[in-house]
Amino acid sequence: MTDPAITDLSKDAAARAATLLVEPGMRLGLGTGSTAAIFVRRLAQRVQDEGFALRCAATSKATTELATSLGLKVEELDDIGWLDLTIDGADELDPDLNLIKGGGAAHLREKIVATASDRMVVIADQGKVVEQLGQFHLPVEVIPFGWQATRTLVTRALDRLDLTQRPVLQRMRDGKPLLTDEGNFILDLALEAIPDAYELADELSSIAGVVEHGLFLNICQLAIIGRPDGSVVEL
Ligand code: ABF
Repeated sequence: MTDPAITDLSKDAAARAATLLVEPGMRLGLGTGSTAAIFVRRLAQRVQDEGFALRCAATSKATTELATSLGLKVEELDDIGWLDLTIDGADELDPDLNLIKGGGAAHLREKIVATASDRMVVIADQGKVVEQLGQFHLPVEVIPFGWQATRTLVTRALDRLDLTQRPVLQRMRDGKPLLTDEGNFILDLALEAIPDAYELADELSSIAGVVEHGLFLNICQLAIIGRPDGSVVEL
């Protein structure tokens, strides 16, 4: 390991394996979060070593800054148009490769980038793999205007689906409501288990103030799970 910024062996194993999916000239989506950041570092090393060209679109301002600082060329998604491959992390993934994302408050751009890609690959450590989604809170990005009414509608939807009665919390940072890169708020849904992710996704998407929820259903084609010994398994 030559990069002192990389300290997690499981995440690094997954990130290294993912760099091998990248081919010269690809149009590539770059995810957000600590695992995706390691991927960006490993990718930048590979590009520097092998000297090939890539076109990259990033899923957050943080990833744009990191990638640019490492010499990768980051463009607007609309300037690239469509992507060959997106590599991103996840908060949870189940055996069908359905995901919860958004712990990093970037799931709106992440979903746009992932669905504008021919292929989306998740990189993660074993701790992210679950039998059923829902132990990790489900992030929902909402428009600030009328957000409390939106929260009421979200709570009613959860009631209809017989999901948890725990309060839907607005995500805070430094004592203030967290603002996403798009200037929206995040509501975190503490659900414990999501028996039917498709039903919940439909309910949430039908609420006017909801911009995007963190359920990524039928979007990911491959997951690379890293282990501390440097090996990986593919799901
Ligand atoms: C992003 O980063 C998010 O969608 C997800 O919330 C998070 C995973 O972060 P990490 O890799 O740091 O666990 O991919």
